[in-house]
Parts: sequence; C-alpha cells; structure tokens
Amino acid sequence: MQGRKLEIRLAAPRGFCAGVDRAIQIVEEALGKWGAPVYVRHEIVHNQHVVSRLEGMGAVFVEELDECPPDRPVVFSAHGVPKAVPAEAERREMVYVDATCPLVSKVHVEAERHHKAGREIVLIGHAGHPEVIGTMGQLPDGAITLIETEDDARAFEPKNAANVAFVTQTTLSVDDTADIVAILQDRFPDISAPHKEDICYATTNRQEAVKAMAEGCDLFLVIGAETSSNSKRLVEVAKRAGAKDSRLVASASNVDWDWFQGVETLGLTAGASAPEDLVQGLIAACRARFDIEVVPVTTARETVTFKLPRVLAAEV
Ligand code: 0CH
Ligand code: SF4
Repeated sequence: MQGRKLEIRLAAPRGFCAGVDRAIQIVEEALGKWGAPVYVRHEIVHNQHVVSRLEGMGAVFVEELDECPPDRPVVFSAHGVPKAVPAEAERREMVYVDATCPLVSKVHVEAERHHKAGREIVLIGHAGHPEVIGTMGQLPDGAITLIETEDDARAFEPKNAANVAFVTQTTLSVDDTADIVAILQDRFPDISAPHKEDICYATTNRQEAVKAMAEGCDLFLVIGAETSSNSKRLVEVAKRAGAKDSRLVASASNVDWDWFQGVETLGLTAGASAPEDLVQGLIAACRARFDIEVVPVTTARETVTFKLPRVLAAEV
C-alpha cells in the first residue's frame, strides 16, 4: 500500500530458541505417542498462542501435578521444576517427560555441585518466576539465597565469605546481571562463578541484536507475553540502547496504532517463546497501513539444537 513510509528494522536472531523448539516438540511427540489428553504442568513456554495451539491438539495445561490424573502422561515445562515434582510423579507411578531446557538443567547441576562442595549459593533471578522456583527447588530450603537487585547483592551476608558461589536465571538482562556480579565479586573475591555465563546463548543473542538496532528507532516492538521474562528484558534493552519508545505486544491485534504517530523507524523482535507467524502478522498489519521497507539486522547465526528425551522414543 502507498502511504506514509515506515522502515522496519527486523532483529535476527529473534523468536524461538532451541529450548523452546524442543519443549513444544516434546508435547507434540507425547500427543503422538500416547494420544490425548497429555497434561502439561505450567505453560510449556510463556506464550498463549503456543498454548492454545497445543490445547487444540489435546494438551491440557495445569499448574500443579495434583491436577493431573495418575494414568495420563505429564510434561514439565521448559522453565524447570523443583526436585519434589518428578519425585511426586514417580511416587504416583505417572509417566512423565521433562521438557526443562538443557541449559536450565545445566544450572541445576551447577547448583548441586556447589552444594556438595559445601558452598553457600546465591541465585541471581526474579522472585516467583518458575525457573527460579525450579532452581531453588533443586536443593534443601535455605541452601540458596535469591538476589534480585544490586541492593540485595550489597546486603547479602553469607556465613562464610570465603565459600560462596553464584548461579543465575537463564533469561536475565546481561548488563544488569553483570552489575550485580561485579558487586558480589568485589565483596567476595573468591566467589565461584559459572564456567561460562548461565544467561543462555539465546537470551544473549536476542539482547545483542536489539542493542545493535535500537538507536534511531522511534518505536521498538517486542512480540511476547507479559509472563515472559526474556521478552520483557528485550523491551528494557531497546529503551536503554536508544529507542525512543519500546513496548511488549502479544500480537498485531494488540497494537495501538496511535503509537505509530510520527514513527518513521520501527524496531521489531520477538522473545524466545513467541512464534514467527506473530512477527509476520505484525509486518503484514504494518504493510496494510504504511509503505514499508523491511531491513534485517543480523548480529548472530544460531545453530544450537537439543535432542528429545529418550522416553519419547522408547516403548512405554
Ligand atoms: O523468559 P521466560 O523464562 O519467562 O520463559 P519463556 O518466555 O517461556 O521463554 C522460554 C525460556 C524458557 C526457560 O529458559
Ligand atoms: Fe533454553 Fe535459553 Fe531458550 Fe531458556 S531461553 S529455553 S535457557 S535456550
């Protein structure tokens, strides 16, 4: 359509990461293997469009294991679960498939390793988020202290300052986390750190792409859910990196077109749990209103893939 010009800078990488791809595939394969209904504990990933599509195929989403009948399979979401959850599934003799992203499981293993070595553990993350609940639930109560802010890092008083370790949520702001880690390292020079960042490759890459393109954007839209930690971080990153305005939208139908007044350059990306068809839907909605030019901004190429759990291949 001819009309007002709009440049759309389109971030790459954006959208689904390898852990999300795997988690969704696990639910699909479980439905193929065992038929409907397959229960899923918590949204498999934080996206209503993904959840609705899987519901249409026969998945039933619940928050707790006791909402599942013992004779149907249950899948645990990509965010991870406390150890008590698989233990309870085993006690009830349920068939379960763990869709926890392998990069979240890696953090669980790290925390356990520190605990075995007698270290006091700090988890940098957001209170109440399912990944934080899952990671803290790998160890007995009190073994892990949650730190959310720089002030928390300044206030943290370990029993033994020479024997502290930290781990992080995988979907945090890279820059905010670096500031918190700097405070911890300054206070506890011997603190054990992850071998390589706990913030995952997908979170890092999506934030890097946004940083590379935000300057000069009049508006930056991030497609994702209010419950999606990694998506919300992208909105913050865009604003800090120079976008005049940045917003989270679930899909094109949630856009308020008044936001576009005076907008000549739009930044566009999607959180790790947001399907690509929502991005394309937003571009199509822009095309219907403006004379658009889509300019890809590619800062990394991703080749990570994860294998499915063996239980989906074996005869059960
Ligand atoms: O970003 P969060 O952790 O809220 O989760 P999501 O939006 O479902 O994205 C997938 C990441 C899952 C675990 O790292
Ligand atoms: Fe895994 Fe990172 Fe994706 Fe989370 S955002 S599912 S940790 S790859």
